[in-house]
Formats: sequence, structure tokens, C-alpha cells
Amino acid sequence: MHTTGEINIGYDVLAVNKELAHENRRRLDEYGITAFNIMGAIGSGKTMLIEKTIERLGKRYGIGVIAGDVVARIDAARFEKHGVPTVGLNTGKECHLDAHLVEHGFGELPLDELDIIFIENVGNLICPTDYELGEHKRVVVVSVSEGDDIVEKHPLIFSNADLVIVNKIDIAEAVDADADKMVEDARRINPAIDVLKMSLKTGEGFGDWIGFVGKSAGF
Ligand SMILES: Nc1nc2c(ncn2[C@@H]2O[C@H](COP(=O)(O)OP(=O)(O)OP(=O)(O)O)[C@@H](O)[C@H]2O)c(=O)[nH]1
Ligand SMILES: [Mg+2]
Repeated sequence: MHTTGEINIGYDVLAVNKELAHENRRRLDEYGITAFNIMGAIGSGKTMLIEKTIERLGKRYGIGVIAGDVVARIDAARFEKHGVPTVGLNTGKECHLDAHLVEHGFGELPLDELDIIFIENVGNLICPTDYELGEHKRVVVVSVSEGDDIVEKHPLIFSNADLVIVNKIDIAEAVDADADKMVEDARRINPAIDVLKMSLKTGEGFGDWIGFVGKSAGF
């Protein structure tokens, strides 16, 4: 015969994370830095989006990157090749970054030299949803190769995002995906969300992304 009991762990993990996120945000504002939380599906183009943005803006503005990965420094090494201050954060078994990890990341960046920080979250459309990091803008990158029902299958992450990028539209026909449906799904879930169809390969839509970054950062 088993008896059941209640274990009180004493605090609400998400509430603590939220407090730390507010502290991160306060710190960013103090330095005049705009931070983007780049979330999205595995392999959707998050790293490539940030790399191309560094190529476009990196000479004019101070850009730093926090690269969240379960293991290794593969994405961090890609950013370092562009000569920008980079911190690689390994989450181990966790499938998202949290505000505490990001606080440590900020500690390793030269904040007084930066205008923008891109935070590449761990690739998936579920775990990062609830964890604010202190960012100013929440961006979700999906691509047509995940299937054009990927947005409607993961509504929560789009419900509190500022922008969705539907990437790899250059291969939409080849994978039989309807990028417009993905955009419509995102708008239905969150009527306030900004949407961009993009191909990082051909450059289509990239100028509008740079416009979004500039507007968000007050350039
Ligand atoms: N055809 C095509 N390929 C793309 C496009 N954007 C990215 N890719 C390719 O997609 C692959 C994954 O790109 P990444 O930028 O590494 O994707 P990611 O979202 O950072 O991946 P994870 O960090 O592993 O989740 C690479 O081989 C890119 O070359 C695009 O617009 N069109
Ligand atoms: Mg990546």
C-alpha cells in the first residue's frame, strides 16, 4: 500500500525566471542595448539569419551573440568567425535557455560596446515559449521544409511572439509547402504578429528583416 504526499519545492520556477528576466531587461536598458530572442524549429535558419545580419550591420553597430545549444559550440564557432563577441551556452538536457543562463552570458559580453544582442535559443517550438530572457523582441523562425502545418501545430510560441519568419521559400515548391498558409496561420493565432516570408539563400525578404531590426533598435 502506497501513500501519497505533497512536496512543496518552495517557489514557482516560471515566476523566478520572470523576475530574473526583468532584471536582465533592466541591465540591457541601462546599456542601451536591444536584444532579440531568436527562437524556432531545428534547422530553420536561425544561425544563418544572425550571421547574415552581422554581415550587413556588424561594421556600423556593435553586435554580440549568445548561442544556446544543448551541447558543443558549433553555432558559437560560426558567429566567432564573423569577429563578434560571442558566448556559447550549453543547456545540457534542457530544451530552452532561461534568464539565469542568459544573465551569465551577459556577464561575458562587453556590454558597453554593444548596440544589439542576438540570443539564439535552442531549436524547437515548445520549450522556449514560457521562458522570458529579458529580450525586447521575440522572433520565431520556421521554414517550409518543416511542413506547412508546423505553425498551426505549435500555436503557443506564436501567441507571444513579435515576428514570425517563414524561411526557405526558395524550396517551397520542391517540398510542396504553401508559405502563405503558414503566414495566415500565424496571423490567426496572433493578429498582432509581424510576418516575413524569406529566403536566406536568395536574399528575398531579408531587407524587411533589417528594417525590423533597425526599427526595434531605434536606428
Ligand atoms: N534552401 C535554403 N536553405 C537554407 C535557407 N536558410 C538556411 N538554409 C540552410 O538550412 C540549414 C540550417 O541552417 P541553420 O542556420 O544552421 O539553422 P538553425 O535554425 O540555426 O539550426 P539549429 O541551430 O541546428 O536548430 C543550413 O544548411 C542552411 O544553409 C534558405 O533560405 N534556403
Ligand atoms: Mg543554429
